[in-house]
Amino acid sequence: MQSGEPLESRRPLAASSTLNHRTADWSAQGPPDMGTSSEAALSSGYRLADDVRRDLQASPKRLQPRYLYDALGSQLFEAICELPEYRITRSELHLLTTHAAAIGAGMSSPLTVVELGGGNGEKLAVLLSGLVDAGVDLRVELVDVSATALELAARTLARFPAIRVTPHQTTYEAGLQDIGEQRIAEVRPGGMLVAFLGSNIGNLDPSAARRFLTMVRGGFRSGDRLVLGTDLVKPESELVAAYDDVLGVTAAFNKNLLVRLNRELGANFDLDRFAHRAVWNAAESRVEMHLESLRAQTVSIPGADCAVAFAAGESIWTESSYKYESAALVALGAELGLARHDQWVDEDAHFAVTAFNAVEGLRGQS
Ligand code: AVJ
Repeated sequence: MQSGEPLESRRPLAASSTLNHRTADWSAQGPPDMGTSSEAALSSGYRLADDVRRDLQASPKRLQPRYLYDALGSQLFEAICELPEYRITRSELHLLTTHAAAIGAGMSSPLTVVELGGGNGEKLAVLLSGLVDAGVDLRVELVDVSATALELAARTLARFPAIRVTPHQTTYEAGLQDIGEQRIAEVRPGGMLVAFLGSNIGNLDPSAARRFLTMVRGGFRSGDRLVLGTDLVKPESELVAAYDDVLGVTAAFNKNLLVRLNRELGANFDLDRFAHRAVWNAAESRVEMHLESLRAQTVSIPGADCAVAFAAGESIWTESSYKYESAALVALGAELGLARHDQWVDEDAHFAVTAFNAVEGLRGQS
């Protein structure tokens, strides 16, 4: 949402009560904290406090979406994926199941499949089984800063005993670089298919999305491919419903951020004095989540060494989910050296899976 936002976005982590999701900084300061796990508690506490102090004193007030994913937040995200109003996960699984062979079509074997920040590995598994059925010889590289996510994904992929799976616990950029170097060192033949799914690109603002695509393109050889899952612009009522569901699960997901600050920083947010808001910002093509203060109030946050005054109606901006037009996505890729291989659109849910080929001789620009 803002400049300086982490490039890697949040993602679901299924069924983990201990760790949550991962993020990594574009500035590649190394793997950041993983939230509330005990292993990361000390260093992440300082990081959280600094971020909270800075971002709640900024104007407008905001909090980074990465902090939504503590243990409960990760579980709530899993619940969001089951909501009738939130169609991204089901739609993408359906497209991947139906078009797996086409997604890998024409790529040279053996195929190195790289998933960036894939969470529990379920979507990758769907893609892989389609490729296995199509007779493709595969190996898999998983890139994630979260050890827990890598373990979960490795467990999911154990159902493919013939596929060698290599985890890379690092940032997207460093992971792609390692994999590129290994391909050279091993003189590994075949193509590389990079998967970035779940509309996680939606959490990147347009300039960060460009930097991300340029970075991926920079690690490609001619013939390599990117498969991108992207939620599309659709009627406002559907967009808002997906982020403000009737059961209130997304509201709980958003307000859990305040629960987290109360627990981890000793803050005294009164949850009844804040309301979840989901707003479609058409000019920016994004759904914004906010926590709106229902009255004038001051909240103290001892762990971040500050007190924050809210006016009635003032909000904390907690997340942006950018929505794309399918054609604009293809145009963006083309501009950055990624030519449309194919695109599959779920016209009902308005979700796209797009496969891009690295264009020979054209490098992404920065
Ligand atoms: C996991 C970032 C893709 O933006 O749709 C779901 C997170 N936030 N409901 C999204 C989310 C509120 C989700 N992403």
